Amino acid sequence: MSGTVAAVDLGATSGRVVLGHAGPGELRMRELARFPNGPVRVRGSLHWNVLELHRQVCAALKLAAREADPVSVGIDSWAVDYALLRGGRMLGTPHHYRDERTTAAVADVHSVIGPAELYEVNGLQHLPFNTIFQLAADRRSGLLAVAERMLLLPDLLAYWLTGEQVAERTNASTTGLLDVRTAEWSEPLAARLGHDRGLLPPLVSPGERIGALDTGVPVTAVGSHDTASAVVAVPARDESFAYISCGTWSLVGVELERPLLSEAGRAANFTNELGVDGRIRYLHNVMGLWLLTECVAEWERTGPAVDLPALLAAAAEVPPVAEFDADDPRFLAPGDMPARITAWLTEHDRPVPRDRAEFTRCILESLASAYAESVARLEILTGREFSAVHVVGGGARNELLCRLTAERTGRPVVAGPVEATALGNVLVQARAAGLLTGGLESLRALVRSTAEPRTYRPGEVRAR
Ligand code: LFR
Repeated sequence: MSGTVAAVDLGATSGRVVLGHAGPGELRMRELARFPNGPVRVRGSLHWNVLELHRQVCAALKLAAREADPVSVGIDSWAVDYALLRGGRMLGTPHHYRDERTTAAVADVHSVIGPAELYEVNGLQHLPFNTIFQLAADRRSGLLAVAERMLLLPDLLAYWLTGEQVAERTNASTTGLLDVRTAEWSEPLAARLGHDRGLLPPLVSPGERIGALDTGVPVTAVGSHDTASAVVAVPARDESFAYISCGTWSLVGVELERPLLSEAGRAANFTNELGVDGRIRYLHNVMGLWLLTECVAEWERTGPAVDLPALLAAAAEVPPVAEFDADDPRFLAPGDMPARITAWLTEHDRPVPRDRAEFTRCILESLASAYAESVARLEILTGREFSAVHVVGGGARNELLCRLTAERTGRPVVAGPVEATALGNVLVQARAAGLLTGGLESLRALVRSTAEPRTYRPGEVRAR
């Protein structure tokens, strides 16, 4: 039996709704709708336009119903961000995780529970925008005092579509309030931080039914954290693989059966996020293609539209310029990225790119180095050896980046699928609907047999 599901996949720069057709030995995807997304700055604060996202999703789902009669709908997006609700209504407009309001709030949390103790409970790398710190900022502003409920963004959209309020586990694990060992909310932690019990909704796992649309079509929980969905669709052959889920962010990691809560891992800022089927995504956030898209945004503010393929081709022709630390937190906020990169290089007495091709080259070299460092750290921290590094997401089509990554890591890079997140969303729904069976390994085997990943070997002078 085969059938069709609709996957809503919201990224930080664009959202898409795809139809996925799946059955034994079958997996195809067709994009139905794509729409832009991005931060909206209002009097110095950064927000998401969630009503516009909801409007776009509703329009695409209507189209989906007309074209293919999907048996299920699933929603994923970036992590950590949320809406606060009272009486079922949204309070204010959700903040963007790049908003700087958490800078002061981090200390509020750490004054109650120190970083090491926090890691013992939630296993998360320190990112200033983790939900736990954003909630502390909302406590400062007074908003949290009137809130009854927090819904992460994919859960907010699911609520608007079905009337059901839940928290999907993979995304809930990025809040900082989930106990990574039990995969349940840490009630002691929430209580210490002064959160009411009702703030955190009941948890559901990927594959569970959340509710139904007005038309009766079920909304199914998927790995609603985009990275969780992307890792489902890594076409790995064996269980010991490293991956880079490469889009706005580059998530460099490995899949584990159990959390790894070592002090060395905490010091290196490695995170334990929950994956689909109870797996752990042990990974580190590298700044990612955000560095390039913010440069392009800056160039486009002052000039004509940038031709990205031409820019990447030019970057492949220029010699390497210099490298900077792609992990430096100064690159997190939106703003003039070329100026920040120049400042970093100047402070470190390194040559500065002279044109856009050199900037692009400099960014990609810096990213590849950061990936190699994370892969090397992963081998030490996990005691595993990786025979290949899988690159999935938009970065898989960036030949220069894949080639540099193969060179720097000294491992073959298996690139693709580009739409891993949407595919992972489709796969989990299809399995829940009974169109597919088996564990993650058999879902990955299906991806392997239907996608055509491309391999870049270290030592290849140029991409083929
Ligand atoms: C990737 C991602 C990362 C998360 C960051 C912020 O899109 O979901 O996994 O750390 O965005 O939510």
